[in-house]
Amino acid sequence: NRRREGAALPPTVRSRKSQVGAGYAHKADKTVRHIVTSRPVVKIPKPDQDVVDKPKDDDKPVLDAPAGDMEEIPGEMGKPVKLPKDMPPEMKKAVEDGWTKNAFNQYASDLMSVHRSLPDPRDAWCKDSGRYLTNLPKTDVVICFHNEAWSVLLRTVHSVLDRSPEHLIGKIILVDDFSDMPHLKKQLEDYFVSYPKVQIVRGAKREGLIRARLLGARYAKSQVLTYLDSHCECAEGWLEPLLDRIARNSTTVVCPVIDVIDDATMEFHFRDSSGVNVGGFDWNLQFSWHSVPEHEKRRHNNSAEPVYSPTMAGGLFSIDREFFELLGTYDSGFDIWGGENLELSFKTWMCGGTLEIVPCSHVGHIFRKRSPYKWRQGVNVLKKNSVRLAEVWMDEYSKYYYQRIGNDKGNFGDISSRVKLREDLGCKSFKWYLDNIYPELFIPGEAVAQGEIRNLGYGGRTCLDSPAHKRDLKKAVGLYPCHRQGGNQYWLLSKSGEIRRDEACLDYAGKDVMLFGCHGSKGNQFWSYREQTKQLHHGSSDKCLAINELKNKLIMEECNATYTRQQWKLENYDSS
Ligand code: LR7
Ligand code: MN
Repeated sequence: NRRREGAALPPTVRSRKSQVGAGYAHKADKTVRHIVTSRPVVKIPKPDQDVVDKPKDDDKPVLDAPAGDMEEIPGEMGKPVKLPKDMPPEMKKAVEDGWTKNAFNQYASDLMSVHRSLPDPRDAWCKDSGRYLTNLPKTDVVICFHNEAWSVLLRTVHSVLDRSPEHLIGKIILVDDFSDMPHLKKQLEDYFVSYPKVQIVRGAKREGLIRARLLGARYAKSQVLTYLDSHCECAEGWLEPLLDRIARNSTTVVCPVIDVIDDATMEFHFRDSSGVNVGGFDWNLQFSWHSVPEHEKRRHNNSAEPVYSPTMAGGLFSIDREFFELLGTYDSGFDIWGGENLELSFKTWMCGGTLEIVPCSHVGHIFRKRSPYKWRQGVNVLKKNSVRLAEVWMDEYSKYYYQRIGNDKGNFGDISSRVKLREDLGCKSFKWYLDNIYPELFIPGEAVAQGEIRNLGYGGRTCLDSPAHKRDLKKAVGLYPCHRQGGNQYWLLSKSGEIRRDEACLDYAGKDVMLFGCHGSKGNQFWSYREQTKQLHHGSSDKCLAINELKNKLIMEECNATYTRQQWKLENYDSS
């Protein structure tokens, strides 16, 4: 429903308090009104146009609000926005529309100030005097968006301006990746007229976030480049600890701790440094979070110190601009969304840099459960990106990803220039990366069997079939006709007797055969394959895995080698 998009704000949020939130220029920002250069391609206001052209009834700054009224503004101090239980129909509809367009509660965001306050998230350690170099480099901040909500985008930009030392920000480059929402056109340009640091760059067609980031980088001039998603909030002191690491070593790539901004209430959930996670990935080339491994903990005296991370989530990081260019920035053959975070992570480590998460630096991000915008039709964009990634960077380990996609690489385009880049840079092998940077990762090649697990009873066409993400744990393992495409039918039998995919293991505790997080201590997750009789024997129960006659349920029963329903064929089985 586009009915409302022409208006500056939905009529429902034009109450006095929300005018405060959604669109006035902040007093403090007036101090940053200088340096306006003319820039090609970019539609920005003329340098002489120094007049604040605020939307009509929006110019009552929050700071002028009568004392005592402050805490009534929703969302302040990162608190959740509470909507009434029984909403009038019009409001209910506005809330639903906001969800449909954005996959988060835009209505709640519109009620908050675009300058909302947040608690200071930092450990005392971060605030010790002399913690950071005094002469830090400047950064440009690139924020790409495709159809972002007005209040959310503005809050992202203001959180940078409001919570960064003025002299450390060069420009904020907003890259519009061919949005069609009207508020992102002239209204956005008008809004930022009085903010000389803010530059709006527009792509001529939909590029996807990777090429949009590359477009933004072309306008950057500062030593450091910082990327943010368009639905973030930078917390107090977020920038200095990032720049400090780069100032000390320009090959260090740094990420803030990414705090969760609740998609429904906009509540800002801080993660303290004891809960810091690092990035990893699985063999489906999906990014995943992990607690800091022991070998990394041992390198530190304080949990607020920067930690090595095998990968980055992708959207929020700072990098020395020259180093980024040396690494060949991103593969511009990557489309729309996905994989670019692993590409940059792998080559950072393999080509002489380090990747860190900096617990003193906090930036919130609205995590959503679905992607609200259009991807490409007829192409599996994520797969294409991932195959390019695997071909260029993963050497002989790429086969484990291909097994997961049924060995169908599809058309992934020309990668010769990326292969050459890697050669020219003389980067280390993927094996080096796995051995030294991500030793925790389970390597499928070390398994005794890899691929489908096929039951030989009742026609012999039934396979173990289940998704195995974190959210699928504690659910019964399913069965489905074998399809030979990897995916939910790809399993490993590890040397230590686990039947697993990524971090999920087949587990039997007397009821259903379920998936559980692998614990590595055998017990309910201990299976042995009896080559002669083809049975899968379960250690702690002494039973055998079988299927029912309807071929829709796994059962555990007394072992009997004459029952074909207890017989299994494991793909690529090799016990040697
Ligand atoms: O076609 C597009 N053009 C764009 O400009 C699609 C998206 N975008 C913009 C979009 O408006 C947003 O600002 O690109 C940014 C990222 O898109 P999201 O917010 O839909 O992505 P995400 O947050 O779900 O996904 C994460 O993984 C992506 C993989 O390509 C990117 O690296 C995102 O930046 C990344 N986000 C984060 O790292 C934040 C933490 C999430 C986690 C884990
Ligand atoms: Mn995002």
